[in-house]
Amino acid sequence: MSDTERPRAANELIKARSDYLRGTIADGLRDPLTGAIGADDGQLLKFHGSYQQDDRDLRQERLAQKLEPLYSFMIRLRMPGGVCSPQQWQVLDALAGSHANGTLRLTTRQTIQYHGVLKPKLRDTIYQVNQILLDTLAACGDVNRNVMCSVVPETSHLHAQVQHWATRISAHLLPQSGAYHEIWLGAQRVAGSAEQEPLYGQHYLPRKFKMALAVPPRNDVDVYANDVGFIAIEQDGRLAGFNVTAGGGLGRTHGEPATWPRLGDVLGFCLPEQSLAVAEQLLCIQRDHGDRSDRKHARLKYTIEDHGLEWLHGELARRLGWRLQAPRPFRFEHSGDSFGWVRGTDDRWHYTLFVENGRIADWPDYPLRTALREIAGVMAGDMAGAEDTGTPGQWRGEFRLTGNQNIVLAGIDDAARPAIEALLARHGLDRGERQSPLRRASMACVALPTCGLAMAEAERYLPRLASLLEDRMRGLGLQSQPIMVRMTGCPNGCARPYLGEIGLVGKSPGHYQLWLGASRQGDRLAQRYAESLDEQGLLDTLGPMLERYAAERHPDEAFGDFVTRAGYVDNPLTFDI
Ligand code: SRM
Ligand code: SF4
Repeated sequence: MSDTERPRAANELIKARSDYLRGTIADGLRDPLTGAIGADDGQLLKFHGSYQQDDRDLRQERLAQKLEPLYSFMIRLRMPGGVCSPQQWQVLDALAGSHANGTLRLTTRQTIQYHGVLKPKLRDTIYQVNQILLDTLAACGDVNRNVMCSVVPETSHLHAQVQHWATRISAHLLPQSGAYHEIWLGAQRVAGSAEQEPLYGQHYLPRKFKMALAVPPRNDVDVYANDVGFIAIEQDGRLAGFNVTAGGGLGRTHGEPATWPRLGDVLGFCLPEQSLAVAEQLLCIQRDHGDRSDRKHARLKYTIEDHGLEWLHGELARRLGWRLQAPRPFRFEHSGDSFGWVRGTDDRWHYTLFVENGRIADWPDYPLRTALREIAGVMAGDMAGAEDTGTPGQWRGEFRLTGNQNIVLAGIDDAARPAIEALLARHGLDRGERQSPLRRASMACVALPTCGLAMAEAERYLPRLASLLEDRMRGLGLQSQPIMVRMTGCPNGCARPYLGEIGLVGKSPGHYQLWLGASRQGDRLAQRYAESLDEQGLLDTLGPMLERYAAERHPDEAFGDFVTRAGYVDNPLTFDI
């Protein structure tokens, strides 16, 4: 059966019937009899940046009590490049306490999620976020998602230029429907106006669509994991343009070999001001040619596999009316974050703070949320101790969330640094004992209890496994090795486990697939090594590899490279541009 004959996926009908993303969401929010909204509205709500969830820890208990599941909502913000001001942070922090579960969750795509927002507070949370000039529009759904941008504190002059394009691409590709403003912000629909969605049309995209901008030598956004990537090329201290990539995506399904992780291909070079057109046309190619019958086959990576890279080149040139130039040379050195203070080329200070698995909370022995609130106060210039650094409200830096679930306190001037250092020290954030190199290089997705797709723990379990691995590594003299462990509760790949030196992919409660051998530059995928291992199985499997790594590694050889060279997995080297 051809593409056009195959029945369309159910979501296609939901989108088409939704009156441009309105559905009956507004009515569902008003229904006091249930903490949930209707199933079709749940699909549409994603385009507004929210997911309906339930507390899976309590599912059985509530079922036994004949209660409906404890429904709540996850809200994801749109923050291109992960940037927000300290004043915005103060409000976001307050909302976590008043409207959500008391935590902020930094994501692997440089934004913030709230968990545990109950239906009566959903509208006000989104309203408050918009009041501080942030929003949640298109943070989820079949549209272009949050656009990532390398945080690059050390080359801050380039950051400003590349961040500019990340913000513009994000704005350029936003849905135009008035639904968001009507439902959450109280806007009135103009009577008789015909809704226009010029870019997306009423069916939007076949599936989610992701873009990232990377600034070599850093690949902290894992640019090749995105549907579309822009790799900044610097010339004489200025942004000369971007190498464009296409066709990355990591999601797969256990037992379905027709789904697989794929890294993007480098297509060619474009000038900075051409990036909007390139981003738009690649998105339109997927809009017009993506598979709308099978959502597991509906990402750009499969469209490219089905039609071929040459076809993509031709189609892009035809739509643009010009061809990309030949790609320019570049080199990635690492894909994670570097921590601590660094002075940027703008002569300002930037501090990268490790946040374990992105969860910002006040832990009993680690008041992270409070500390960041107080730091935001210093940066916003409204706290005692900051009076000699400028007038209240003066700009002295910004929060930059990284693609690895950490935070950069960016653009701090000389005068403000001591006050921030004092707060880091007072709250114990500058101490290394919770922060081995392995832990800092690792990340886990949210998984249980909120993620409806989780098959195993991730965020709540990785800290324990990291401690066990740290013990082993200490005994082998490997404690300074930043081995990148990435864990997810299912094969969807939200913490990019297929780009981990050790990738752990939830299979069933307490059991993980083991993937090995990705590069530290984010340009080589890991390969599946073992199908389903429990904790002891993981330690028994990884232990001997670590022993050999300790004894046989070359100077500076990364673990992912070692297991490949040693033949545990067989990976071709890629991207020698
Ligand atoms: Fe993801 C679905 C969390 C980054 C691939 N992802 C989900 C949902 C919404 C579960 C659901 O559909 O019901 C998760 C919500 C959990 C919760 O309780 O909060 C979820 N994904 C996350 C986050 C929060 C993980 C984290 O711990 O930080 C990340 C939010 C990013 C953001 O701010 O926008 C997140 N997800 C990713 C990434 C990494 C990336 O984009 O760099 C991937 C792999 C890259 C890719 O897209 O190919 C990813 N998430 C998926 C998929 C598989 C998509 C596919 O093509 O097969 C799903 C499932 C789906 O879409 O059906 C998914
Ligand atoms: Fe949920 Fe799976 Fe994504 Fe983890 S990888 S957040 S378990 S969908």
